[in-house]
Amino acid sequence: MTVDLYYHPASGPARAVIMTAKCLGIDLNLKYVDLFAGEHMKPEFLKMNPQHTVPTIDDNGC
Ligand SMILES: N[C@@H](CCC(=O)N[C@@H](CS)C(=O)NCC(=O)O)C(=O)O
Repeated sequence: MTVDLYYHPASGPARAVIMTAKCLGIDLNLKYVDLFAGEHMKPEFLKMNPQHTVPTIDDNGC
C-alpha cells in the first residue's frame, strides 16, 4: 500500500520526509499542494490536517 504525501517542493519539512522515505525504501504517492493558491486552506485539506501545513501524510486514513 502506498502512502500519500501532501507536499510543496519549496517546503523543507516536506523534502525531509521525501528524503527519509527514499532512504527507508518507502514508496510515496506525492500529491502537490499549491500553498500559494491556498489549497491547504480548503475544507478537504483541513479535514486531514487542521494545522493546514505540509507535509501531511495520509496512510489509509491515518
Ligand atoms: N513543524 C511542521 C512545520 C510545517 C510547516 O510549517 N509547513 C509550512 C511549509 S514549509 C506550511 O505548510 N505552511 C502553511 C501554513 O502554515 O498555513 C512540520 O515539520 O510538519
